[in-house]
Amino acid sequence: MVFNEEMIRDSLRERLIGGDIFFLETVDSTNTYTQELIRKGAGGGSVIIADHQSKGKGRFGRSWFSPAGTGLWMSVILKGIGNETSANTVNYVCILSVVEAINDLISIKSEIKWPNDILLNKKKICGVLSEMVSSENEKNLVIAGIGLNINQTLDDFPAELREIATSLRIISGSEYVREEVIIKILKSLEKNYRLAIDEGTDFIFKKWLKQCTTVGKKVRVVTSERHFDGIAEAVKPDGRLVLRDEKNEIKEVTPIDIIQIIEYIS
Ligand code: BTX
Repeated sequence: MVFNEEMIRDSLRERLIGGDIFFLETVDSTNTYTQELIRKGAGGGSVIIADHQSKGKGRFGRSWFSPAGTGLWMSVILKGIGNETSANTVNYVCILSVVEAINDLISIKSEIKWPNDILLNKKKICGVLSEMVSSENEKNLVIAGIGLNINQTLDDFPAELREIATSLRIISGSEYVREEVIIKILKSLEKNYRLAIDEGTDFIFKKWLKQCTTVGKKVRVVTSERHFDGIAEAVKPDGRLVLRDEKNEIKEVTPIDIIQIIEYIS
């Protein structure tokens, strides 16, 4: 047993999220595995945690480096909140929950880089991949995939990630008990998911926006066809970034169009 499974299960009893937890030693991708579980009947609130992923997925077919023994590679099945924007809301809930959990664990404040990155000291510590799925029983399910670097040292990352990635251990110099980090994140997720249901999407969006440091920055937004330079003026509740370009014209870009966003220090 890689994780202390009882410790995690005991902390999450009687909760909406974590009633059913699947622990895996290795898997291609927890998100892909979860799709199969949903096909077999797994429902909202189930959590899938792997020690290692051989084909961890990022956005646009990119890969997510997920070595054994060091990080958190987890998917959570959540019932969508609302209708067409349900994946968006769940996405906000997840990112916000990880940010709040990290801020509880470390003295340096983490920030959200639109649309989905969580940064510490300007480097990526966490990525979230939310995918909508439906099963025979439930139509509106979201698989929220969370990848968080916890105990990696700089040497544990391949050369191409050393400049852009970080971990809790690299920043603080101390090792973390992964189970404690997992429990903290799942409790935070439960709190914010319930808030989203009770208070509505807009409430969660505003909480998310407070932590998003892209707004106000000079940015380059790269889509598959072109790039735009400008000032990030706002993010709309549906996730679109409002950009004032160099000709003073307003452009809106959706997270789906974004391949890369570069933030300049102005
Ligand atoms: P993304 O497409 O925004 O980020 C992927 C990019 O991030 C890669 O191209 C690489 O440059 C960089 N990268 C790869 N691995 C790491 C890492 N460990 N730390 C920092 N930077 C990295 C972000 O996609 C969404 C990632 C979600 C990962 C979770 S893990 C559990 C779940 N299962 C699964 O297959 N994916 C999700």
